[in-house]
This record gives sequence, structure tokens and C-alpha cells, in this order.
Amino acid sequence: DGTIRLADYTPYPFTLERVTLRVRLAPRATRVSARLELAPQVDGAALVLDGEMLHLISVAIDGAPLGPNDYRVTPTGLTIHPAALPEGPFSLETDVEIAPEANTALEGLYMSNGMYCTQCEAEGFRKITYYPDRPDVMAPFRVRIEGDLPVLLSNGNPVASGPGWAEWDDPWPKPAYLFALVAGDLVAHSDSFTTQSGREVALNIYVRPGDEDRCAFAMEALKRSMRWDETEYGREYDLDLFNIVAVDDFNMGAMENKGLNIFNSKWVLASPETATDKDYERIEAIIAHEYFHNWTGNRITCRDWFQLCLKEGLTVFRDQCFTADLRLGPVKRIEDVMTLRARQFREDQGPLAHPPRPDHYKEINNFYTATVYEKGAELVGMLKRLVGDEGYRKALDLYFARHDGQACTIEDWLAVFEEATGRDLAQFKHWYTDAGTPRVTVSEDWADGRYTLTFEQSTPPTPGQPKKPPRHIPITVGLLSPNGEEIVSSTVLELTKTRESFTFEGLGAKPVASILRDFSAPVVLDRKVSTTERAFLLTHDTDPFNRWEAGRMLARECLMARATAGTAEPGYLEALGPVLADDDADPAFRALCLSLPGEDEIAQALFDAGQTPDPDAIHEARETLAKDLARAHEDRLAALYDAMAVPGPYQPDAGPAGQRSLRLAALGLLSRLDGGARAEALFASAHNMTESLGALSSLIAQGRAEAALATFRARWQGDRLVMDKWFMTQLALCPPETAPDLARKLADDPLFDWKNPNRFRALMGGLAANHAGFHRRDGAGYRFYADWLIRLDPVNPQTAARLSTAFETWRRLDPARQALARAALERILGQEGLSRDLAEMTGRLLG
Ligand code: B3K
Ligand code: ZN
Repeated sequence: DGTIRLADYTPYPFTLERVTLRVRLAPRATRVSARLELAPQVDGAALVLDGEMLHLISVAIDGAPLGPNDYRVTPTGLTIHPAALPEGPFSLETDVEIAPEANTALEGLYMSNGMYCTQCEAEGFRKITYYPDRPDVMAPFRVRIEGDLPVLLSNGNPVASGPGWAEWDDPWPKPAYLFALVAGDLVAHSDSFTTQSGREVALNIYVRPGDEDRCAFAMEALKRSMRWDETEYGREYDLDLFNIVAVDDFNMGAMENKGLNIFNSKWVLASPETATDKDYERIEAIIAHEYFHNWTGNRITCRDWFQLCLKEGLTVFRDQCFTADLRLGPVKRIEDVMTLRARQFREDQGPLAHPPRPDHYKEINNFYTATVYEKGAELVGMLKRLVGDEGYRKALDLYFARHDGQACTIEDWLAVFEEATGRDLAQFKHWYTDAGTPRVTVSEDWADGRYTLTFEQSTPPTPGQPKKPPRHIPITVGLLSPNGEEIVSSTVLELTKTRESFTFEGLGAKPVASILRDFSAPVVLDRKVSTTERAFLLTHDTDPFNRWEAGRMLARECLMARATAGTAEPGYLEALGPVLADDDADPAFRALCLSLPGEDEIAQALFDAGQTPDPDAIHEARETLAKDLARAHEDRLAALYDAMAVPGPYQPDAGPAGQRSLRLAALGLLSRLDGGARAEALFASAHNMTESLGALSSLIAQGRAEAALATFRARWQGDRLVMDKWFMTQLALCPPETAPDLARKLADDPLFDWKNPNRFRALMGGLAANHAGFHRRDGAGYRFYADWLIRLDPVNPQTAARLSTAFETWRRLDPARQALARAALERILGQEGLSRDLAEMTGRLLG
């Protein structure tokens, strides 16, 4: 049935010594001539090459054209019979024709606004030429591009060029998924970087004319990334040139092609007027992420796609540490955990759950998930906690020394930790191979100066994995005295059994435990804690993560009670008082303490507690709690709103950004009391996108944004990136009962260019983010969404499949909603000619 299995892995029976490409560009008929220098490793093996949507013109071996009986062409590839192959090394020459202009899937070679660009990960290179398109086949590339365009780029170093042609040479053996080619009328924002060993690297960010004044921030972020990888990991850049290109039509965020990163323009271009503080922070992180891949991904790559988290988990972990170092570490950690819970926990708890290293798939593009990326990063963080900073550095040094130039596995990765530190990671490996989020319950015992914590762990079943062995879980714990002093500082307890106790001796009074500090493991901690104790931790915990978490849990319990007509404990509103008044606490931290858990999180929490979540009741509970919060602290919030105004010209740094985030959090709450007066004033006076969009968001949530939305549209209709925000924000934040109708109206807007992935994601993502709107009782949200997935699928299956995850929570709802969601999914699955991408996703969603 098209399932690909890890257990079936076999090495490629040929080595590939060298690749030479000649690409003659034309929108409807690009000619790709490829010469592959191959050497057989297994006697009598056929040469099997991948290839899709290629028109084969000729095929030759060592210069001699093959006859029709020497090979076979299928819709997925080209096979050369063993009898037609020499015994020793040989060269294969193929000529194919492709049509980049007709490529709407944005995988392989395609066109965006008149420029040519490529996306090859995971399996796009096979849409460019016949090739062993698998990551364990690595080779140096030489590329000649011919085309009547001013800028012609490929990987590596430039060799020679003339009018209408350019030649590139990439000396580092690489898998085909890292190949890139760009051609267009582009301008460069240039700079340079001197590496730690004194080599000069030319840096360019290529954009469309007119965008060059929005590249400065990304360039600075690139230089910071290059320096950080040298100081923190000892990794130096390895070519004379590093190029980044921004494109408007791109299926994901960015791509780490060797020496030629290609970015969604959303994650490069920034100016104070058009990008928010969050955008700046993301741009910095994504630039870093793609740059860091040069070592973790490119120099050391994956043996097969099952090992994807080897490069992605590690590289996400590296970019998270980079941001934590450059900005506010504790705030970054809280944000990362919020993302993990919102995306990965949700995935782990539904029909799409899979291990960070899956063992089967149908379409690999469906596995670029929060589990592979964000959970993958958590696993690296846990390893680091278990072996300590020094052990981690030793393990990584060994990894780079031993595996440079190789295509590796999770086993290779764990082995360097075991060898460098002497630890046994056999049990830890379950984190990679098993799906699901462990639940850890804790109980405490206090007698005669002895304080005992007893942990129990279990992991709920996931698709295909009914029973789970216990995991090796690092749990960081600290103990506070009743007057708030830290009496036992952070210690890592290692849980390895189903049930395990740890005792602290010689304590004068019963302590207050702070458990799972810094979110030391991606688990659900299930612990009965009184409101008083949570309030105590929210005020006194020395661990910023757990301080925030105490408030978060209070808010969550309060919302759960309100959404089920239970009795809410009154403590939450009061407990926030000291944090709001704590002017020593960072504004960004206080802003996070003010943000309520999202509706999706509450729905999941209710489901976990054995209830059927009602999206409308959850929305209502959250709205009323926000209003009560505003009332309870109105004076303080008003004072913060004024005090947090940032004077002077806009700076995207963490300091002023944190002040703005606290100011906007206060505004969101105050708008529930002042009828939107402050938000209207701010919207009228704002000079940067952060405040402008923040004010607009508050107005939308209050249903008072009609005029502001029109003003915003009139001002920004010529700017694609800003208009994406306009589509997204109004849908995500509008009153839920209006969301499906608004979505329909916006889909008719002439600016809804649905073939552009950013615009499509803005609209669909906006609707999906409106929890009660997407799940509207009458199923209108589901129907609208399904209609559009069906429409996009034949054009761009990858993006359609990715967005289908909006349905991943359908089984936790009431029977009526379930029936409507199921009908929508079955309608998708019933489409004739449905892509493998969307078919696999809907099949898994239906379970
Ligand atoms: N490696 C790419 C993602 C490719 C996605 C292919 N469907 C970006 C990144 O993780 O850096
Ligand atoms: Zn990545």
C-alpha cells in the first residue's frame, strides 16, 4: 500500500563520485543534462534512479546511447538493466526536459514571480533529473546554469560566469535534497564575515528590487549565528560564500541548501513598519536555524528520512539556545514550552501521534512535524541535562569528529553520548522510538524531617503502540522553605521505573516542592496542588519557568471549572497581584503571566480529565475570566499600559520588545473595560507594526475593528506580508460565531491569492486558530475548510496535507461535532485523484 519502512533499509548498491549538471532555463521547457559518475558496490545490481514528471530525451553510459531494451522508464523512475552496465566505474548521462512554470506544487524547480527557484527536501530533486534521491547518497556537484537573467545561483563557490551563464562548484559531498538553484532579477544586500581562523566569507541576501532595505536585520542575525556556532560549538563556516534568497511562494519557512539558503520572504524581510517584535525574533531564529544546519544536517546528514529528527531536533535545540543566549533565556524557555504544548502535545494526544523517529510512512513530507522538530529538540535538551554541560560538549565534539561527511542514524547519535560520558542510554532511546507524552503523577510525604516525593509514570497508548515501557525521565526539583527561601537548589532526579521515590533528609519544616523546573522533560505533570501553594510558587519560586507555570495552572484550573459550570476557586485573580506589582520581574515575563491558556489547551485538559469539551463554553469562560482579570487589576494594568510605552525610534531588541508585549497584554485586558478607547488611540498613533497589529487585535476581539480593518487594508494592500496578517488576525480573533462566514467573505476578496502558500495559510490558519469558530456547532467551519483543502490538493498537495492537521482533535468533541468533522474528512478522502500527501493524512485522521 505504498508504506515505506525503516526495517527495509538497504544501502545504495552504487557510490556516486561526482555530479555534473547543465541546466538551460526556460519557463515551459527547461533542459537538464546530468552526468553521474558511479561505481558499482554490489555485483549484478540494476541501477535504479528516482524521477518524477520528467520528460526523458536521452540516456547514455560512458558516452554510448542506450537502446530501448537497456532501460525502463516508469512514472517514478528510470531503471537500467544490469546487463547494460559496465563492471567497473562508469558515467551515466541523461537529458530531460521539465516545465518549471507548470510546477504549482512548489517542489523541485518552480517559478515564483518570474524567478526560478528550487525546493528539494525531502524528495524534490527527482523532479529535476533522474537520480538516487536519498540522503545517504552524497556527492560533490558542479553546476552550469544558462538563462537570460541577471542573477544565476547554485550551491558552493562561483567558478566562472559570463552573460547568460554561470558555473558553480560545491566541493562538499552532499545529498540531493540540499541542491539549490536560483535565477532571477534580484538585488543583493551584501556584507562579509571573518571566521575564527581568519577566513573572509562573502555574505549576500538576494531579494526582489524594492525589498533591499528590509534585509539589514536578517544580515545581522546571520553574523550573530556564525559567531555563536564558533564560540558555542567550535563550528566554522566552510565555503567562501554564503547566500540567502527570499522567495514569496514557499511551502514552509526556509531551507538549508548548502551555501544557498532559500527563505520564505516572510522570514527574511523586516522593517519596523511591517514586521512585529515576534517576527523579528522568528527571523533571527530561522536564520540561525538554517545556518546551524550547515554542520548539523549538511556536513553530517541523515542516513534515511526516518532519522529526520537527528538533524531537525538537534538544530531546533541549537537555535533555541541561541535565542535564549541573545535574548531572555527564561522567557524563551516559557515560549518554547507553550509552543511544544500547543503543537506537539496536541499531536501526541491525537490520531497523528508518532515517535520522533517514526518507523514507517507513506509520504515523508507529512513527517516534518512538531514531534520531529520540537519534541526532537526536547530530547537533545534532556540528554544535555543527564550528562551535564561538559559531557554534552564532549559528546558533540565526538559527533563532529567521528561523523563529518557521513549520513547517520539516531543510534550513531546516542553512541557518541554513551562513549563520551560512559552513560547507558538504552532506556533513554525509548524517547526516540515510542510515541506519546508520559504522564507523571507525584505525591509527597513528610515525617520526622524527611520529605519524600513519589513519582509514578505511564504513557497512554498511541496508534500502533498500545503498551509503553517506562522512560528515563530527568526531573529537576528544588525545595523552598515556607517563607520562600530556597533550601534545596535545583537537582536532577532520574526517573527510570514505573514508580519511584526520592527522599530529602534533615529538613526543619515541611518544604514546598518546585517540580519539573525549567520543564526538564516533555511530560504532563499531574499533581494535586492547593491554590495557596500555587500562589506561593507564583510569588516565590526561584525558577522562572515554574513561577510562570504556577500561574498557568491556576488559570487553567479556573478555566476548566468555569467551562464546565464547576466552581472556580477564587485564588487565581488574587495570586496574579504580586507578579503584576513586581517591577523587578522582566516585563516580557510579566506579559507571559498575564496571557491566559488558549481554548485548545483547555479543551485538551478537559478531555484528559474525562470530560467532553464544549468549545462555546470554553470560549465564554475565557472571555469572562479575561474580563474579571481586567476588573480585578484595572488600576495596575492602566498604570502598566502607560509606564510600558517605549519612547524613541523602534528597536527590535528583547528589552523594548518585552515592554511592548506587557503593554499590549495590558491593552488586551483593558479593552474589555474601556470599550476599545485605548486601542483606537494606539491604532491611530502607532508607528510600528507591533503596536499597530496589537491595537488592531484588541479591536477585533471587541468586535469594534471595522474601521480599523479598512484603514489597515487601504494602507497595506500592496504589501503581501502585511496583508497576510490582515487575513489571519481578523479570522483568528473575531467572535467565533462569525468566523466561518467571515472566512467565506475573505476567500472572495480579490487579494485572496489562494495559490500563494502564505496567503492560503493566513486564511485557513486564521480560521483554525479560532477554536470555537472552526468547531462551530453547525459544522460550517469544517465544511469551508474541507472545501478548500480539496481545491488546493491538486495544486499544492504538501500545503494542503499540512493544513489538514486542523482536524487532529476532532475525536475529543461531542458526537454531533464528531459526525460533522468525520463527514468533512470522509468527503476529502473520497475525492478522486487525491494526493498521496492528503490521502495519508486524512486516512490517519480518520484512524
Ligand atoms: N529542512 C527544511 C524543511 C524541509 C521541509 C520539506 N517538506 C527546513 C528546516 O527544517 O530547516
Ligand atoms: Zn531544520
